[in-house]
Amino acid sequence: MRQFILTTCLLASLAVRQTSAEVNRSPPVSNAAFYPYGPGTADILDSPADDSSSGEQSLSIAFPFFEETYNSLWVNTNGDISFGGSVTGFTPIPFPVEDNKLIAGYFTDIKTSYDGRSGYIYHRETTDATVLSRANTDIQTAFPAEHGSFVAIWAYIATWHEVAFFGSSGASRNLRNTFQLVLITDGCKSFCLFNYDRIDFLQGSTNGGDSETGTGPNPAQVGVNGGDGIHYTPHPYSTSTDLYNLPTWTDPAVPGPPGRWYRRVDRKIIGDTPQGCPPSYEFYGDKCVKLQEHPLDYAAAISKCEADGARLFNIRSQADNEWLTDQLHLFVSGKLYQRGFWIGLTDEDTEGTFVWEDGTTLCPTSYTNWASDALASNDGTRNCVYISRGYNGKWSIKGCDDKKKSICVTDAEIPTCP
Ligand SMILES: [Ca+2]
Ligand SMILES: [Ca+2]
Repeated sequence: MRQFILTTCLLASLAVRQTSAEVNRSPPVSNAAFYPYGPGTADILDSPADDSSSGEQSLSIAFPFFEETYNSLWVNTNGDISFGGSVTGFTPIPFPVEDNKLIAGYFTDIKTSYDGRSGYIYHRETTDATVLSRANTDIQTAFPAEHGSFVAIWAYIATWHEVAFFGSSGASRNLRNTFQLVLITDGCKSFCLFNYDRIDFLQGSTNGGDSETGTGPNPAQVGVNGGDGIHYTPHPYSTSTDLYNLPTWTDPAVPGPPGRWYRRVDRKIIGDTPQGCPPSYEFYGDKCVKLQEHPLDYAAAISKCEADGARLFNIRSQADNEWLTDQLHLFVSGKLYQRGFWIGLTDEDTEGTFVWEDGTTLCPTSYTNWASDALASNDGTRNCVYISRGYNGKWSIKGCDDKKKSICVTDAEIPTCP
């Protein structure tokens, strides 16, 4: 019987595996983000399935996840890797979810057993020198300051190749998604690469989905769920129609190929816990944030953050803007949000030249999200920039003496691995 909630099964699945030679398949994608998979590799190919898993996969190197280490993992049909048990539910209940410790590459109702087979789920652990060398380059390039000397000792590559969605039929059976999770560790720190090549559907036909279009009110979840009901990290596009853009998305803050997202996963990355954030701050993503509800002028808002060792939230990317806009939704309700929040950008010193609070200048190529009339009405009396959720996260300019809410932010510090 199909389950209607996300559940963990502690028993290993008895899924029977086929070797690579047993079925015909389209070739692996040619995509710079993807690690080698499928025919020609040592990949396990899971049997066609719905709401099932690979069964428990023993690991030769323990994988650090969420401040614990795991000697096994499960690769699940519905687009995720889990620890401590399989996850066979098909409803992407919004994170944070208790009991399920998982990394969701594209968690929705996937089915690979239509017409004998409708998609391929491959996976393997590896200590192959070529793979590890590539992993080193990827992590070192992505995080040169923090992890520039990272040395991988192990990786796990799981690929959902051209998988179909549950409830698809006829033409919609041709809507296929191809994505890959790559787990990498040096034995202490660990990372996951999320790679996307093709996203044709947003969700399965369960949870209100449309069996003809693969769309619906509950698009797939992408991200990391710690499993304590508190800590999680969603991709900025998770549960939105932006999921279609995953194959071309690049993280503006992290160098890497299009279609890839990086997350460090050994630490407690999010949530409301005493360590890691200053008092009265909450975890959001790998940041600590605090809403300053009391409206303050621009200088006072900055001073208030600085008193906590924090700064105004600066927006450097579309992902930042989307993240912040979402947070405003969580923080405030009713009409309060329409008053706007200072974002730490001003042209107070030189009219028309905008500078972030940390001293960096807004360049012509920098990400911006100006309201259509913002720059045209900019003058010497309007020098400080705010974002308003009531205006879809657009930026506007006001006098710096105006009083607005603000959000202080600081990086979370969680001592686990260096
Ligand atoms: Ca399914
Ligand atoms: Ca101005």
